[in-house]
Amino acid sequence: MQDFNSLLILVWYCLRMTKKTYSGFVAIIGPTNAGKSTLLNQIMGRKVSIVSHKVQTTRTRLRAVKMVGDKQLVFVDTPGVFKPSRRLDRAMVAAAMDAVADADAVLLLVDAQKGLTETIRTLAQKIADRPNIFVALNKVDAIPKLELLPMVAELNEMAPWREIFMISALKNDGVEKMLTALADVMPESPYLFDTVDAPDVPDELYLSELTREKIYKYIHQELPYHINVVTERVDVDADGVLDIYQKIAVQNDAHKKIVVGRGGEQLKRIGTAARHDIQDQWDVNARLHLFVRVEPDWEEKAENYIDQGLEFKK
Ligand SMILES: Nc1nc2c(ncn2[C@@H]2O[C@H](COP(=O)(O)OP(=O)(O)OP(=O)(O)O)[C@@H](O)[C@H]2O)c(=O)[nH]1
Ligand SMILES: [Mg+2]
Repeated sequence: MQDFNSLLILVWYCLRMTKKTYSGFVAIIGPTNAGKSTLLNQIMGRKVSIVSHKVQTTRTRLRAVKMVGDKQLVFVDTPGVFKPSRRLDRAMVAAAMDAVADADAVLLLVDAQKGLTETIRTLAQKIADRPNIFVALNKVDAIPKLELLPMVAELNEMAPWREIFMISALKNDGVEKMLTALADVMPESPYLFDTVDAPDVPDELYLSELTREKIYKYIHQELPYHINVVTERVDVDADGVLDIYQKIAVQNDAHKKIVVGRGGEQLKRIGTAARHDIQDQWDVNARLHLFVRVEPDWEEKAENYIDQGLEFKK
């Protein structure tokens, strides 16, 4: 009996060893505001990456692990590609292109409302000779179907896509089918991550991102691009309530005034919305302590890049 049991264990072990696994990286690239983060959130079924109606929302390369059947897809959300001018802009665009270099599949996301812009053409050209390139026309909920056909024809001329998808990241239309096609090209490999269906982002950065999202929501025009949020400390009290201390770095006093608002109203609005979101996303109780500090040169400091997973170039 003992021998039989050992034999069973051995057979089970051999079967496990010979079972093939598939795992790989999928980089989502595209112009800013195309809906890359919205798509990643839809795929994950929750907020992994922050979203706003403004351009240049995502600053970092953010990864999330998704199982499609028994295949593991590691999605990489990237900052949108645009003409970089500042140091931070350059680091953001470089992060997007680095993600392509490491990817097993690349998904170029096109805002169908904006059409095939110069940025799309440049990106298509840059990735044309890579294997496993896909393109998705996003926001199809917002334009007449007839307008899509000429775009598909034109895309076909641009690069040897494996497939062209038409999706609505917002309405979850066509996303499932696209996932299956992406899973089909994942290489045979041991699972790259232990986690299943989870974002791979440090907690502090995630908390900072949720606050930054509210700044994008409540503060208008250009100002949010010049703001940095850093989670400096997280304490847990005896009741399990989180005390989260965050610094909002702004570039000058005028910016500080706007962020704080009359009688501190604006900062309160940002803080309350961020706290609610943190509580919802993590299912915790939290107190959020926000401090606004003037740091004229935060964009020139290496630590503000490294903390966000970006490369700091002199
Ligand atoms: N109608 C419609 N709007 C969408 C869709 N997908 C995204 N959006 C909207 O497009 C805007 C930009 O979405 P994001 O997901 O932040 O875009 P992004 O590509 O990540 O932008 P960056 O991080 O700046 O590069 C938001 O207002 C979204 O709600 C879609 O399928 N349909
Ligand atoms: Mg984004």
